Amino acid sequence: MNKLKIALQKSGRLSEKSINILEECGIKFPNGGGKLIAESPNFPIEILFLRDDDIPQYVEQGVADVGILGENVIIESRKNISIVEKLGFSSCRLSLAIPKEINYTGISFFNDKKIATSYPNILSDFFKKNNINATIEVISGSVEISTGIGLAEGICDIVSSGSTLFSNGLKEVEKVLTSQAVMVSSQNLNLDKKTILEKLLFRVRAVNKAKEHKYILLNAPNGKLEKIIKILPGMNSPTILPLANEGWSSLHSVIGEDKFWDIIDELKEAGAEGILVVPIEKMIL
Ligand code: PRT
Ligand code: ZN
Repeated sequence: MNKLKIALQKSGRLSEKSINILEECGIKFPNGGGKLIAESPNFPIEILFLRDDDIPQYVEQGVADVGILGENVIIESRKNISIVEKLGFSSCRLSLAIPKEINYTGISFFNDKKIATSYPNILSDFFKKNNINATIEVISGSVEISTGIGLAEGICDIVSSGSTLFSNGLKEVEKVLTSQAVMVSSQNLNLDKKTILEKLLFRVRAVNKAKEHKYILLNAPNGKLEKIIKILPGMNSPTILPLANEGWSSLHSVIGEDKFWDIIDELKEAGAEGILVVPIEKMIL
């Protein structure tokens, strides 16, 4: 049987999380040794460790079948590959920034300005869409220092916390793109490889769904159950079990991580007691 070749970033911000997600999917592979190729002993997959910028081309050419990398790199590459799953980690944005003492007058500020970036394709599309006529200065790293050394009047770079911009005396003025790690696939997978990818995606979705939810257990007097159930947007109707203490029940359900604290407050007000919240490891719907 064919193996699915998956390209991961060799070393960088995505490496550890990419490996973690495969491990959470129960896929083992030998670690260490600085190897560039690793085979899993328990899943038909082969891992290629590459620089993230090379992954789009390798996937387009079919050297790798799938890959994990940031959307920013995929869009910049303009390669013909498909995003098959958003993975929810390494979120960031690509933004335009200018020296903080300069007055920003809106996007037309960038007309006739020189902007340094490692993302010339994305930036030129953005300027075209907004009818801006600017010069793009392509540099491959340390973009944040470009204005300080007189190379450019603004920059377009990846921002996460914003502290790099801040410490270089810059302010973020326009968001060009938001990005997160995604799984990409070649357009021409054979049937065997498609089947393996489906199996992998099934596991990845179960792992990520679980991260977005919590299992909640609580006790309540029977008279208050109806009100409490209305607060809980569970997957199905909640499980209700009688407690040894007459007139009381234990209620189990699943809630979304994003609504978690609001729901807890409402539950307490509605009379819930002994609330336990537990992480879910896998969630298969
Ligand atoms: O060696 P290789 O080419 O494989 O790696 P790389 O150096 O090109 O990429 P790497 O490992 O730095 O980043 C990989 C991916 O992580 C990026 O393509 C993004 O999709 C994503 N990501 C998430 C980030 C950041 N957050 C991030 N903060 N990539 C880069 N940064 C840098 C940014 O360039 C800037 O210098 O961090 C600085 C800004 O961070 P804050 O927190 O100070 O705003
Ligand atoms: Zn890179």
